[in-house]
Amino acid sequence: MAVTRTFSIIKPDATRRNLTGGVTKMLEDAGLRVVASKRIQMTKEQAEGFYAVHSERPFFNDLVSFMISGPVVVQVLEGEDAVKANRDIMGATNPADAAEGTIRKTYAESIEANSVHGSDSDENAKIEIDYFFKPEEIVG
Ligand code: RTP
Ligand code: MG
Repeated sequence: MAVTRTFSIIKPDATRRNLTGGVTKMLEDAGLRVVASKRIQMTKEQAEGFYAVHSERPFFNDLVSFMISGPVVVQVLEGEDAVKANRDIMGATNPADAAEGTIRKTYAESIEANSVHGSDSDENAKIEIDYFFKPEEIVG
């Protein structure tokens, strides 16, 4: 399996509870390396653009409001099959369905306030990394 990159967000429910380190430790323990990281306050326009694929979904407005309700930490993660490794350690979208030992089982508050985002394909990882990072901000 090749070393690839994925994009991660530590969401506002996690930054609010001072869990940036706790989440990152779980990512690192899962074999992922943080090769870029910054704490930002997303604008409404940025969040709407990021989640454009969900714009017709009933939860879209709530999701955008949640994602701008506080700071987030955007990260680029590198590792063997990084997209899958990250999705595995994140756990199911709804923490009620997430497996023991996953980030969402450990930390998430609800299906919306579920502590982390992770890209769902290599193609989307590239798009999402480019949405938040300049090439020189990523140091592998
Ligand atoms: P993510 O994109 O955040 O990594 O999570 P995911 O693939 O597991 O979930 P996705 O279906 O892409 O949904 C994106 C985010 O929208 C919120 N959501 N709320 N209220 C709801 O029914 C609902 N469904 C999804 C979650 O914050 C989810 O992570
Ligand atoms: Mg998704």
